[in-house]
Amino acid sequence: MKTLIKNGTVVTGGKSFRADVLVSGETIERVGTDLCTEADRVIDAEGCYVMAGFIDTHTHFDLDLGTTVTADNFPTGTRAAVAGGTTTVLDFATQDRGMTMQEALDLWHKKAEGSSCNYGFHMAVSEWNGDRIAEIRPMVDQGVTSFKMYMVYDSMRVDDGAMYDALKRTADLGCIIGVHCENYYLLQQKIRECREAGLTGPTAHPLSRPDIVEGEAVGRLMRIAQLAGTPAWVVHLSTEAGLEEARRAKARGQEIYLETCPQYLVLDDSCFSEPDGAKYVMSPPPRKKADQDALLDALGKDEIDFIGTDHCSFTMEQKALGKDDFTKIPNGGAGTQNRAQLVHTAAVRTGRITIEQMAELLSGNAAKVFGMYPKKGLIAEGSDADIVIFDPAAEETISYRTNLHNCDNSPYEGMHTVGKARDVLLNGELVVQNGTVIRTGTGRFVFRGKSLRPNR
Ligand code: DUC
Ligand code: ZN
Ligand code: ZN
Repeated sequence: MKTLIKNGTVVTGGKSFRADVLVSGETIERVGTDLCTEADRVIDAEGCYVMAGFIDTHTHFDLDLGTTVTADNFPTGTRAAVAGGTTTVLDFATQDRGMTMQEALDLWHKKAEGSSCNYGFHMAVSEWNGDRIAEIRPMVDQGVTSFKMYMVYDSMRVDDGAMYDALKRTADLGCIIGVHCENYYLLQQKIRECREAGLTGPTAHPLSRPDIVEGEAVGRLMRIAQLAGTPAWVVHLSTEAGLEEARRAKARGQEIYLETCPQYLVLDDSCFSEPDGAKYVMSPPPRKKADQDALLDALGKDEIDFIGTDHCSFTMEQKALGKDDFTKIPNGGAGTQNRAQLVHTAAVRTGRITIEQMAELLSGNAAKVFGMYPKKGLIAEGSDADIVIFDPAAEETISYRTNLHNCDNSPYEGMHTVGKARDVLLNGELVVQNGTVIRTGTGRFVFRGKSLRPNR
């Protein structure tokens, strides 16, 4: 099967140029001007960008929090993801205490059956001891080359020594570790303060996690990584305070990778006063306008490496678990479908970043950092035919009603966006046409290699 994508502007590797793209089977066979060739299917991309399929570096599908399970599983979450132009998600397989990493990985492989986009796994680890250490290499041998550790959440958090040791033991194998950076003890104290002040609703959530709670934790991770002599990845960076700590570490010569999310670019903490404020309860919370501005500025300066969504959806009924106590509101929101349209609207159209930067933030850089490049993250001969045809003029008002997430709310409800994935090729097959998912269940596991460590 050959597909010819004609008349589009290819945006890849930091450049854009007019070219046609010929796909043969699952691979890009040629990129060139005026390719006149026999093809089984011709797609006219006039007026559109032709980009490497987007990579969502951060999803939580089918995650059991103990009190409730996320509204989206892999079949629903990946169908929504691919509708928004994401052809690969990196989900967090989660090793709960008492479980091995291998058990978590086997479980996540089962959960991911029937996915509609490609998928890989980071391994989130909740304990660090000899048994877990012995599992690092087997994970790498099975294509899992990134890990996550949490500084908060009673069921997941590990101590600074564990992070230091994990960083040291994984770096030589080409792995990257991401850390959820918040100061556990400050957070507990701030929660107590909110309770003492009689605050029980969603507005207490951001008050209990002010920017310094993140900033201190990012600074600490930077020092831990400095001591370990390894790279480190800050997941879902949300504050200027955290950004400043990362800048300091980079100025010392450290190799740091930063991820942010659309919610920290387009939402601010005034959202918690809305009647359905619980839907915005995610950690970290949406911040101040000054933080949004600092992050957009950093995107423009190439200081942030990639944008994931932290998609972790819960229905309003699930959110009501915390109606009398904001700490019991399940943390997270739905967003994997909306990432590219939000970034294009909030960052490209406002002139904060270029379309070439968007392509790297949504795909190219993640492919390099997470061991998938140049098969993914690039439009070039020999790369995988995971391709998005992105219409920069397509308008949409986001609503949970039209989103494909299995969720009855959206943090972006009513937002008007400009620019949207029109068609998507996954493994060479057309799976989204004119914004409609036409083929489901063909996603595959992505066996990842060593990180290319582009910031080394
Ligand atoms: N934050 C969320 O909001 N949800 C899932 C995990 C996390 O760290
Ligand atoms: Zn997190
Ligand atoms: Zn997360």
